Amino acid sequence: MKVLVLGGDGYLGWPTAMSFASKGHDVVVLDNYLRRNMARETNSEALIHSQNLDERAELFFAMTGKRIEIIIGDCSRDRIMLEAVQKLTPDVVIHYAEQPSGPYSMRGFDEAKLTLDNNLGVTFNLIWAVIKYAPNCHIIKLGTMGEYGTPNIDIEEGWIEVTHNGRNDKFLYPRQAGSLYHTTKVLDTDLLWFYVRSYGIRVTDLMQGPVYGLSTEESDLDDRLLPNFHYDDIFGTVVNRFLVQAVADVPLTVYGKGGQTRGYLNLRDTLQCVELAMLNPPKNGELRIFNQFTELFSVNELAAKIQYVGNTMGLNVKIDKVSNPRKEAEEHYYNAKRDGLIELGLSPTLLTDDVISSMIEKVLLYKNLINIPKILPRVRWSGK
Ligand code: USQ
Repeated sequence: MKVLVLGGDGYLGWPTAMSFASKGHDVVVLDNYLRRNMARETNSEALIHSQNLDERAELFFAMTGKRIEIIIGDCSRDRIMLEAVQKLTPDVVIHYAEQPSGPYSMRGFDEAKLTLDNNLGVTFNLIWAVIKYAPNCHIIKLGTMGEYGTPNIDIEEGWIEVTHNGRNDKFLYPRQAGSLYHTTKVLDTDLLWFYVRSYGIRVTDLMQGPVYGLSTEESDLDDRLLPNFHYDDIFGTVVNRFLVQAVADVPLTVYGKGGQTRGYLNLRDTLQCVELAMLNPPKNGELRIFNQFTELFSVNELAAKIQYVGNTMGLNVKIDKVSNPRKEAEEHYYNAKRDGLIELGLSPTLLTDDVISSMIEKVLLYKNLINIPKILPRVRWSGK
């Protein structure tokens, strides 16, 4: 297939590009290094330096004989997106080109505006590029489980049947996100759903939970192919942060009471899920939604797991309950469905002790690059 990966420099985008190229697809990456620049501006650079995309694509070609075409450009500029889709007429576009951090989006006006403009703008441009130049193209959009929030009822996969005054209908599941970033994902879903209904495009929306890990088939070939691995409070997801904290001898930063429960998945499973969605496309005029995670954990459970494995490896891992910088429920009901991707064949990679220890071993190799001031929370939802 001809696959266009928007945001192909990112934590998920680069491993996706390599994985699909390895499997024989024609892969083009479009990215403007937005996340790298935001990381630099907020003193939140990843643990391991990543070469630029051209250099990484060259190295990947030298190691595998597979090519990844790189286009440096800003998908939020309509001309760039329209030209790319017109020229490539992709079968599939994987849309990762969003500002991905809740904390970044809550930092202040400028960051909130960038998040809103970029995330909605890219989605809108992509929709129009597909309508005009590739109407059968399958858009795979990375959404987030955070769109649903933490409702006191079971979370369905995207849709819910409602009976009201004796009549039934099916609607998008109610969403109430906990940061502006997560709210832009809600708005994206609505935008896509509108254009699915009115123009008949086909879309898969993947409601993904927090991802962890740095090992994939391709990144294991050479550390210079590793995804950008963040451990800072702004771009680092909680498991990756805890791994680095365990290695750096910093107590694991459980925010608040630590009962916050989310659906987690290994980076390797993100690749599986996106591929399964790609190989099993929806029909034109369909918005298909999958909940993309493999296991539910509270933050306390994650901290305890990482502490246990770290200590068996000779580390001295402590846990600290720090004041929660976010506004979120710290003890709540959480029961989310996740049948769709399993039915398509997802075979989960679970967060076992072996998986945790292999991630800790990798981080230990880069221990001297850990910058401790990046670890403690610097962004509060209150704005103070
Ligand atoms: N948390 C801690 N301590 C930390 C960091 C986080 O207790 O040091 C807690 C948070 O308060 C939250 C949970 O861990 O309750 C998850 O936080 P996270 O930073 O790993 O995840 P989140 O901000 O929700 O965002 C991440 C990605 C985002 C993706 C989302 C999926 O950055 O791109 O959309 O995971 S989900 O969480 O399901 O919405």
